[in-house]
Amino acid sequence: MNSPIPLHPRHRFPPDFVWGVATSSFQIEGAAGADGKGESIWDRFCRQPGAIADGSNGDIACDHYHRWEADLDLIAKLGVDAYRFSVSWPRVQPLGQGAFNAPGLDFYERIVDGLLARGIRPYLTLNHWDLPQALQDAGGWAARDTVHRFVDYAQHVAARLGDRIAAITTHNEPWVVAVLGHEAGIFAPGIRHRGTAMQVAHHLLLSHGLALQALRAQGCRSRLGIVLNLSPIGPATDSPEDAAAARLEDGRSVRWYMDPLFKGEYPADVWQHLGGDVPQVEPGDLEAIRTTMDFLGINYYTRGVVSASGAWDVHASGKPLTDMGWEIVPEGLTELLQRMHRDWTLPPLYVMENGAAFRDTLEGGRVHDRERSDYIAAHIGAVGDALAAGVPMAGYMVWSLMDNFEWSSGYAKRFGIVHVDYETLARTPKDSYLWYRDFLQVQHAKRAAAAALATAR
Ligand code: IFM
Repeated sequence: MNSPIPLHPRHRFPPDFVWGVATSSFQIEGAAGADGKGESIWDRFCRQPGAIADGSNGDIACDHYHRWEADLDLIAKLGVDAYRFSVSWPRVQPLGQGAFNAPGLDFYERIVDGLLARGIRPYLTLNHWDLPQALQDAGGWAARDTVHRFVDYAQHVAARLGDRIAAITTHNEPWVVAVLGHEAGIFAPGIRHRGTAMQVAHHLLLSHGLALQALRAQGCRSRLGIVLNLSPIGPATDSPEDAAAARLEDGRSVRWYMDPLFKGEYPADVWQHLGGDVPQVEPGDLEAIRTTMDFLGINYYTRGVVSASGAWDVHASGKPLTDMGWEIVPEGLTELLQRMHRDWTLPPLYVMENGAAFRDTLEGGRVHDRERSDYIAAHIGAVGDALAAGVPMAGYMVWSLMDNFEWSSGYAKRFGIVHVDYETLARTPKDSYLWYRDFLQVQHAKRAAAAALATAR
């Protein structure tokens, strides 16, 4: 029998620290053609033979579009302060420009009001990858016009919902959209061209900055920011070749996003490395990208290890792996957060996603996913260590509320703290859900005790 995971970490979290859980539209909603929704690039990509490991798609997913009320009840029973979800752009604006789709906007209004009625703060992401296919047909993120289409979409969503949204994230993980979608071609839209990928990254960043300016100009009071997927990147050996390769990878995956957002410049070493593949940057772009943010979100799952000679063997370190084949390295999160605090001047930071896929089995109505609870507890501890070291941490969110469509891996990889039976679509809270719920109860009790003490003084 494993010893119980402590519910009282040695760390102290401030009373206003935001505890949450996250999902995204394409991964859970289903209802792919319902109520006027347009086609997204992921709807199209899933139809390409071989694109998705299990040949699946997002047509039904978790059917959250129809089961949202019961899902919000599950979130409420968990006891989180916040729920992070994304809006499907083609559900609310089928062609990505022109007419908006009233039933799509009504759906997100029901989610937002349903959350508020349950005492949960909505954290809304505008782009978690499901670009309208019609915009892809016109050039997608590689076309500068898409930047302006995104700003219009952002303004429309904020005008309708912004008065009730705690925080708006423009983009989730621009590196993934740019590099996995346009250089490696393993994510939608499946393009393999480095120059295109770098132009896409630039347009994502530019649309982020311009959207922030437009939302503030229209009086949006939600906190505004972006979410990056970041890892500490280190060399596989002490060799100068590995050190140089790791530095370049850090440049491409971390500094390429952090430097323009917080310093208004692209890193010179990466720019030089890219040669003819650098993006077209127009006067004023970098000033727009550097627009002040209210928060920065970070998604952390594992570290990066780089070898100049080719792929590094993930088994080499002997560290435990998740079902994605990712090393479990909680201390890497503390290292990353401290490095960010050191190298850039940052707004409050959230871990907006953290979690793990494991091979869960549902037996007798239970999923004993002790590894997942251990993973989450260790990473919460890593955030506590960063806080203790002076990093301005504002929140932590588990990825994900429920098992869902894990992109090119299909449904085989389960990240949820709630199990989804894809035959019946039944939801079953896993042991990790129960652990997080109990952990949050302790945090809420500590908060209440601190508030009572403050009143008594
Ligand atoms: O499922 C994804 C999510 O959509 C974005 N961040 C990483 C998760 C796990 O791969």
